[in-house]
Amino acid sequence: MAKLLGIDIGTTACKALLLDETGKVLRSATSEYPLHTPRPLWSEQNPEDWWQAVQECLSQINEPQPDAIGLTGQMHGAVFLDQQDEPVRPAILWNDQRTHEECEEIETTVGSQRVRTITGNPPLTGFQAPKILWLRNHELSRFQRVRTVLLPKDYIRLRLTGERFTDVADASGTGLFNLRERRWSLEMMAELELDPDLFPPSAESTQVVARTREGLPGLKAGIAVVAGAGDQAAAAIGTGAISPGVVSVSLGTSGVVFRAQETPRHDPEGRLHAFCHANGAWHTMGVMLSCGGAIKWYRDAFAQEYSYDELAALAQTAPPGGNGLTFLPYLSGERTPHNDPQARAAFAGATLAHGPADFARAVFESASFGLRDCLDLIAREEPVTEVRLTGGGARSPFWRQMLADVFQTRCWTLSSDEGPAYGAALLAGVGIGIWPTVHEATQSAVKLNEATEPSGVDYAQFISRFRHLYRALKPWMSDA
Ligand code: XUL
Repeated sequence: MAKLLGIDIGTTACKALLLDETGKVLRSATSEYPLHTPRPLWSEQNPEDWWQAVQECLSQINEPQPDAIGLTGQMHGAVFLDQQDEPVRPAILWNDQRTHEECEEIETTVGSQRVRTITGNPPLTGFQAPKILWLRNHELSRFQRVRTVLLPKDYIRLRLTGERFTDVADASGTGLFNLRERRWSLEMMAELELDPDLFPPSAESTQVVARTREGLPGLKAGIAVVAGAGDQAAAAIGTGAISPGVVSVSLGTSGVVFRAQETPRHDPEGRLHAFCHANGAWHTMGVMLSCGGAIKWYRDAFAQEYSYDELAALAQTAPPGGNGLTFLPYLSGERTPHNDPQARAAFAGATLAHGPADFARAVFESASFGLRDCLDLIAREEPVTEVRLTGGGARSPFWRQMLADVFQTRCWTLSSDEGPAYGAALLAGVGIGIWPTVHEATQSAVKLNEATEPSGVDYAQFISRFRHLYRALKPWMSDA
């Protein structure tokens, strides 16, 4: 039986999974690394920490000769490498908000409408392109040393194989990729005066683009490595979201509502992203920057002694609506639906009567209401009849029930809910011919597990209170 290895460079940890060719998980490993916030709304990681974590995972997996490897990871980040492939500074991540002015520079230089027509999206602060301009505008001597810019998982590919490559799904999130033609936009690079040689060639996600190099600890040389995909496209492969009828919701640091598309179509208002999918087609998605991340932040800041299950149990003791307490989860600005890097988090409505359970519940509800904002936009084209949940948060029965009620929609879990690493391993399997297509890989490996039905709890008034609070606080946020 063939063995497939999926490696995910997440925001909090690296995760590796070994599957057999039926899609069964044989082994899994995780290794965490820190996230640095040197200034408010900055978000950075050290690429060497990713590589150390990959090596730790490989030694836990202890399989020196898998048949193929699929890579995935947090999207949009910029790893700036010099002539010797050494990072010139820490990587700037997807949830970093320092590039507001550079997004305006792209709008002005390329033209607001043209950027959207070429890339399918407005230039957003989290995307890679404005980060490169930021480096040029603010750290010129470092910029002058840069010879290659890579996305996070592609840096790990370089360490594993010595080769520079990316895939069309992750490349779509740079803000420099032609959505319809599935290629780099050389015209945008020329207009922004960016050397095309900075960027790696792109390939479809299932294509074998490189082989592992000699001398790796824990892996033999010559193993096929497919192009892979950004974490959201890979997670969607793992949930079977490859046709518009299946909508998946990913509950990680970010929160994502994802729907595959057969043709490239973009949201004229830019609230939903439009990217290439890993199955040769396209997808749309709404992205919350702090979803599970808001719950983690709350726990780390106010409830360190609680496990996530204990925090959920505490929140469950408060009634829906948290006795009038509302939280906005915009801890790192927000993309969908506001595209507002200046958005901030806030608790509102607190009284002497509120206690820890109300606060905890308000945070879970805010993450759910933000996802509902994304879902409503996704449902504009075609109604959503059920969703598939993935990511760490999908393991919480309390949160699953809240989501089924907030969405007013049946929510499924999956039998192998291992997130993006699982989808990446399936892409590797397609790459070496275990399955002829991504469709057949998902047909054979993705199985629904448990359904959660709406219980009759009505969140409508709490959702409108949540939406109203953002509108009311927006002028204050812009001044803050
Ligand atoms: C998607 C996004 C995040 C990151 C981190 O657009 O920014 O989901 O990929 O997971």
